[in-house]
Amino acid sequence: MNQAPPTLGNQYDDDRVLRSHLARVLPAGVLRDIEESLAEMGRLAGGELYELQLADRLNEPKLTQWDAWGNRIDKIEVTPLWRLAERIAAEHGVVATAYEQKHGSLSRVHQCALAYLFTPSTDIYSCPLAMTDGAARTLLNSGNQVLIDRAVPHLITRDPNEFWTAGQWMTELTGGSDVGLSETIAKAERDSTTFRLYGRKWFTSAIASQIALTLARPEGNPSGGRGLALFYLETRDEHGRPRNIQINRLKDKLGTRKVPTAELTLDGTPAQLVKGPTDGVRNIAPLLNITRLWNGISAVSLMRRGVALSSDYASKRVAFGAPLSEKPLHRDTLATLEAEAEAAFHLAFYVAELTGQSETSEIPENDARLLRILTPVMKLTTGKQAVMVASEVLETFGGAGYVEDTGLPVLLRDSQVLPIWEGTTNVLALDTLRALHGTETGLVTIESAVTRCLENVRDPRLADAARIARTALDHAASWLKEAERRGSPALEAGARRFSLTLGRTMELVLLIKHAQWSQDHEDDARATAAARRFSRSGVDLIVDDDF
Ligand code: MFK
Repeated sequence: MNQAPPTLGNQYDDDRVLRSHLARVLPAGVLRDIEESLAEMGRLAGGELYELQLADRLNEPKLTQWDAWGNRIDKIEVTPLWRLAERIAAEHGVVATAYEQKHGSLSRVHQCALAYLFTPSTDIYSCPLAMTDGAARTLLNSGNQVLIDRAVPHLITRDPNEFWTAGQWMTELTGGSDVGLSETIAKAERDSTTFRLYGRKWFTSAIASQIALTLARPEGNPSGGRGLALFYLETRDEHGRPRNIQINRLKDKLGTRKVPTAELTLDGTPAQLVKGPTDGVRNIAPLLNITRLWNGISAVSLMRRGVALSSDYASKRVAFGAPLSEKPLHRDTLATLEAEAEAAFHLAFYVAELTGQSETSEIPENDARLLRILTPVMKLTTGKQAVMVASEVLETFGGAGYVEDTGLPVLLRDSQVLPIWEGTTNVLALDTLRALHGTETGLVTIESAVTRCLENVRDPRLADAARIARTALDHAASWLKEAERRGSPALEAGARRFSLTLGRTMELVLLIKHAQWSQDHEDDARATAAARRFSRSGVDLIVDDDF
């Protein structure tokens, strides 16, 4: 007996959660206007991109360091799917949509919906796109008109021939998460507007990009993050030769194997200051926040892909006399994964909505604060969920989920990067405390967001879930107060449990809010069932005896 493989349909048409969310947050005219672009991306993602992804499974990027005549060339060849993904990303505006601002702040939601559909079928090509988006935002925020004019049009174009991607070269041997320890030195040229960079970058993703934003310490600057400066550089000259950059090797990674991630030596690489000779960490923060948003969107998109494949397979695979989809325990397992993915979806897209508002200066101060807090909270919460969901999805396939040429194991390997890069769970938990602490009203901001989500919820079936969310938040508030009273070690030790509780609470209330709307406007109780289930899946993770 042969088993039927899982198949995918149009990934937009088939996605109740995405469609229902967009129907709530977008005015009808905006949704009408963008729906064709989403349906087209959904068709590609469920069709030719997915087929090529399966066929292209064994290809990996190649580094050629020398040509036949002894010249150092450090050429990177990416996979066929990556080449196609670059063209499709440009033509479909997977970055550009956010900057064209056709629908004001809601353009960010449109763009994230495109990225969400595009990501699971394109072998983490979302990595260079995330950094490209982050670089465009950072350059625009910097006010450096020369660099804006030079680079931004390439980063946000829809013309594949003009499209550039950007790298984000931060990690060094000494300074992984602790970027302030970076050792790369910047020496000023005579004209003092150009610098030359000397140092080693240890983990640089998507090295095939045309430009990079990187951190280096101008000679004479003090140690730490404030002594670093943010630099812009172009990776290759007009002949395609690296500009005093040696690519030492590509990393041999657990997952994201299609992403060419390199160790580099910068040996006099020309670079320009983006915004002043100090405060590099602060100045690169807009890039971090955009890539963290992409990380969350990628997390929910990979969860969605796993659940879509598993649900399809469950309707085909017959075991013990019936399709898996008719087995109560299998259905229960799938429903739990769906609820997890659905809750995560609402938080990631809420952060997208707030990000869009912050980019069009429509954002009230309270929401700007909320965005600063929720960005790390969302990134760390969804990253953990993606790994858990991918692992469970593989298990729902039995042994097939463990076999490479089903195309399934890569889901787990690729998801595992999401809690690691762009700030680990612990680093982002500490960032959450920093974001809350910097504003006296930090937790009040979250409390008022929770209240807003729950204010129109009337269905008694949602009452228990709302109570669980409120109780979790009260617990988080009392824990924070006590931890602050006890001081730094207690606060730090509990930071992960605290941040995950905030993340899961926000996910729950956003899901409850949506569930009420979906009942009222779509006569659909599926989100209500998901909210009830999610509320019983561990929202409050705080333990009091960690003091
Ligand atoms: C698929 C989708 C995603 C794909 C992207 C994949 C690409 C992967 C490439 C990478 O992984 S690149 C490496 C990414 N590395 C990190 O994300 C570093 C993680 N570490 C941190 O985030 C640390 O918290 C941090 C480096 C920021 C700590 O450094 P410091 O020197 O101790 O910074 P400090 O003093 O806390 O902050 C300096 C300033 O920046 C402060 O402002 P002020 O100067 O005004 O006081 C901070 O408030 C501000 N800041 C820091 N993080 C911020 C921020 N502001 C806004 N947003 C933030 N997130």
